[in-house]
Amino acid sequence: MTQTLPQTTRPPMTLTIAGSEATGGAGAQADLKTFQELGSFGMIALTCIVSFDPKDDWNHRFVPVEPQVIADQIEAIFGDYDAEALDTVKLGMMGTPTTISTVSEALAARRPRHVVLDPVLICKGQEPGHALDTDNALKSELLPQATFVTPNHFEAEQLSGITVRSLEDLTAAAHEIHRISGAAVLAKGGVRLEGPDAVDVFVDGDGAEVLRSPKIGEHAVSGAGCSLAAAVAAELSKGATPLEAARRAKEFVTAGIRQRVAGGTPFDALWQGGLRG
Ligand code: PXL
Repeated sequence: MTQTLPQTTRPPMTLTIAGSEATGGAGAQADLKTFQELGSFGMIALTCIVSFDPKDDWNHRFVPVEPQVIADQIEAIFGDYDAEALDTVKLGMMGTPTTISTVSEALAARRPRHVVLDPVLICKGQEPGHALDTDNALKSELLPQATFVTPNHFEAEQLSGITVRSLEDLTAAAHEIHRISGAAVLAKGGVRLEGPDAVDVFVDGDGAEVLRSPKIGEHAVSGAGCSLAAAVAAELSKGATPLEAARRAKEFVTAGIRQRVAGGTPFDALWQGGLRG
């Protein structure tokens, strides 16, 4: 007979539906570490496995997880915790149109309160036709279910149809993505916009706010996008408003970039423990 212990207070909970990036800089690994750092109980439904290839310029080797196995993981997670306990889901790399349909159906059946979409559009190592189909599926099936979207510079251009060269362009793109999706938008200029600051733009139904922090180097750090969206999700799971979540996530990522981890890859990895000091 199993012993039933008295119910303790449950921590906030966040599920990521994302891919594995083995070196631990990006993907589901970055998400889970971010959830833990910010005090949200993390869960993963894995969509694919990415292995950088040191013999081929660190290009991505990509293996999708079977659709049924993705559906099984989501079933296990929502069987374990009901939608009231688990009301926040983060979506990372999907990788194939079939995966997107599987995840879209699973979400539509459960309708979590917060769906944070990191619209990872193209993964190196996928052929262009396939990548375009995946991008289109993401726009038509997942974007409408998102409550919060975190496009980077390239993704903001693709989703909005606006070329982004300035803060004004980024702001226009964020407004357009908010208009088509209804979601709160945190559009990231990162190191891609000129100037001394890494500038992001937050837009929701209540207005817009520019978030700034001094740039740390001129190179993008692996895992920054994943960690930012994961931090937004963790903060929402704790009851933050979308704007509070965006501000806190920016602080988390800035601290993690400041203490980034260098290795053999041509890019450094964000350290999710950056805010510990
Ligand atoms: O940073 C985007 C990203 C997301 N998810 C996985 C990845 C990457 C980039 O490498 O591998 C699994």
